[in-house]
Amino acid sequence: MEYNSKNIEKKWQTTWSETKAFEPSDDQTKEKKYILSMFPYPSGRIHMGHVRNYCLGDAFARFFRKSDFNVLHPIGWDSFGMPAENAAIKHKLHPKKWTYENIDYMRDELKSLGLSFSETREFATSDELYTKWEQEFIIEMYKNDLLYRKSTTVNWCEPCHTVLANEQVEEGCCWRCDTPVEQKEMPGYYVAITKYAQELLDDLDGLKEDWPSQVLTMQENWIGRSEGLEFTLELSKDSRFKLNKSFSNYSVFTTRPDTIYGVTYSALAPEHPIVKFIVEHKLLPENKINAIKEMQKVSERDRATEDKKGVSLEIDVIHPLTGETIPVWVANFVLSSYGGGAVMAVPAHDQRDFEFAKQYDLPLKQVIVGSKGLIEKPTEAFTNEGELINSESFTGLKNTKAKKAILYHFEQNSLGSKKINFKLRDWGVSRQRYWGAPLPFVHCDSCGLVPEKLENLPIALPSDVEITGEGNPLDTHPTWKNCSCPKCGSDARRETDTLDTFVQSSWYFLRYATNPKDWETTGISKKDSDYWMDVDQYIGGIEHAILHLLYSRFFTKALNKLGYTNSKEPFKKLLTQGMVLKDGAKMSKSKGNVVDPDLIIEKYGADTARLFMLFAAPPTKELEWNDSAVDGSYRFIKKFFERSANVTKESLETFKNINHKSLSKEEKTARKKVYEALQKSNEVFNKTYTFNTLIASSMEALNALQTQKNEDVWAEGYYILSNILEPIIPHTCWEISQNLFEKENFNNTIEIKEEVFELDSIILAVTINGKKRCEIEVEPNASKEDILSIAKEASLKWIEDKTIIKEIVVPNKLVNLVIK
Ligand code: ANZ
Ligand code: ZN
Repeated sequence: MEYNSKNIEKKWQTTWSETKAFEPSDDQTKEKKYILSMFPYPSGRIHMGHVRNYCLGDAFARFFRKSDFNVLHPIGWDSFGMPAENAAIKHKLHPKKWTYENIDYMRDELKSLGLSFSETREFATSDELYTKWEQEFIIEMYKNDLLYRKSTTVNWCEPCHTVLANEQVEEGCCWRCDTPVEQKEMPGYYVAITKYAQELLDDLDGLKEDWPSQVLTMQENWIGRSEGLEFTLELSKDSRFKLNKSFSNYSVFTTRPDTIYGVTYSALAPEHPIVKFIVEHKLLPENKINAIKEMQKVSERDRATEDKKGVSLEIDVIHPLTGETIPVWVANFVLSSYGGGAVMAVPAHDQRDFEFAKQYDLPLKQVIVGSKGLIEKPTEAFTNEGELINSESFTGLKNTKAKKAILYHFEQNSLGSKKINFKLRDWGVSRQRYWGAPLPFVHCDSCGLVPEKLENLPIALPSDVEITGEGNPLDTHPTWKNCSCPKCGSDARRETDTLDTFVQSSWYFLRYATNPKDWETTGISKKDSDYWMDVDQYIGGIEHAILHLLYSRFFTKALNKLGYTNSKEPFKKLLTQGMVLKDGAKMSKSKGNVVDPDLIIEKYGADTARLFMLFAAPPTKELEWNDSAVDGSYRFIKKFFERSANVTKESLETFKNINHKSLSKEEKTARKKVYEALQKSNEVFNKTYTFNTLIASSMEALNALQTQKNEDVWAEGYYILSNILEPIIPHTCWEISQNLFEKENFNNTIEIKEEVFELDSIILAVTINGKKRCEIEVEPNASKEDILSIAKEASLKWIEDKTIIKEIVVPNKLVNLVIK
């Protein structure tokens, strides 16, 4: 019984593929599980992060398949996107060729891990059929006002030649190439995700049990709902004249109406129309105009990390309740696209306002006091709850009450109204790139923007393009753009923007859910998605906590609204895996600390890689690569495989009739360990996900089996262990199970036998003067006296001619003797 991972793994991978072992059944009366690991981008080779992701997913899929569920466990490729174009520029390879060659290579790599994917549902998002159905519902979204075209300032990345969504800008830089992002005015297509802001927020509630709380919080903050008061500040008469009567007021938003009497200035964003007007008409001295222009150049993201900056605009507004005049400033901390792009500033109670006031020596006015009363020389804003002072008729109210009272006062006197604001912005999906799904629209001189006719879909990419890295290849292509208007038939131009690749990854799970037999004719199948959705277990990296998960949630809701599915949330349970590190750092080419999965599989086999991945750390924690632990994993599998020779032919007939009472102590312990592992298995897959503890339990069980010689106990041990380890080291377990049990044990009918957990003795450590000397065996409910007398007898040689000055018995744990 020599363990030869190569032969075993090759054999089973071939068998699985030939027998289509992992195709889901069409029988929709069976209970289902949809297990999904986030699909990969076909970058060229798989890395350890992939290995971890897919080994985790595969473990779930195999566990539930074995437990008699109809399991959908698909794989595909997120195959549009920039790297394909970059490769085209660098290596003069067509993006399509590069992409599909990578897919072929990576498919084999994944196959060599023995992953139980459905092969018939595999697809790539750049497949024309996928584009076709995507374009169809993009048109539906357009018709239902969920997608629209508008011109705005956008984040522009010059090296990538593309617009970036806010979410794709990280600290002012492109998320892909790290170049500082510029601001540029441009028309583009937007998905109206803000229409679903409230629903996206509310439905997080239903995910509380089964999504990491960290992810829920990140989504909540990203959506960023706040409730407050919106009102207008009227410009003073003088100021209106200064502004050539072009403006008479502007709107502000506050979440703290209770602080309204503490307003000492107001601040506008550098992009506010009034500020722009002042700059354009040079209504301030030149040095001020220049200072404002400097502020405008800095992107909003960078402003957030700068010191507070501002310029006095030499105009005033009137306080809506007191009638006082209040100076107006332009300030770098006011966001242009939020709450009207202007604030009422309350430096005594808002930290940003406070810092700005300190910087420019503006007055503070405290209107809320805590138990310490008025603060003489404040060093920061007072943001605690308290009681109102200096607030006319509202003085004396608790500030929480005052919030409501002042809001009510504004509404009653038609001065303002309650307002709910969201941080979430509509999602810009236009990209000026070739390797993406074309937006299915046509520009016609007489009809304007017209969606393409459904029968003309897909609008496929031209294959004869030159990719230079400059501009959009679709735009510079000599003929592709030319088309006729779907409405009036006259000459028209095709839209050359392509969709953000996040669009494709926002609904791919619905593609898998559709029976491949119907895909070509129906697109997303409602009947199939009714059965397979929602995804029962989703597994992927925490880096997708906001973008991908929010967009997928939105698309699920939008497609539901458009009648494509009945699903409202895509992912029932979410597991976010930790990173794979080496020498304490993320594996990366630049650090030179990459471990190549192919080499590990070559050297040890896939089962070793899989076991290590699940054993080295709980799935949500970072996993540190460790060569000797990989070695250890290999040795365990080898031992597990080779010791299966201890299961005799005869015992296979008799092991189901073990008489527990008649067993020796070692035999009993071995059985107990085996059943403990079985118990753990159910717990781990359904609840805790701590595969490492399941593996540790199995290792203990194998060790315990080796301390005894009962053939029936051996047989039973292998019957159970090869069942519970199948999701983790499938090749080895299929081989063992085939040899011994003809896979009869690959089901969920193995019952836990309670008899094995009944203890007939307990081991206690005996410690003398703090040092463990020996162990004793006592009955589970032995009295203190009995325990002590057994302990003393066992430790006679240490205590013989000493005096015992203290005796401590910790039931079920230890005996402690202090001697002199
Ligand atoms: C006065 C005030 C007093 C405020 C106070 C806060 C505390 P969220 O929760 O983010 O919605 N604000 C409003 N519009 C803004 C903009 N365009 N740029 C920067 N800040 C803006 O916060 C809303 C609060 O942020 C508003 O309430 C406003 O400041 C500020 F003791 O108004 B507050
Ligand atoms: Zn037309």
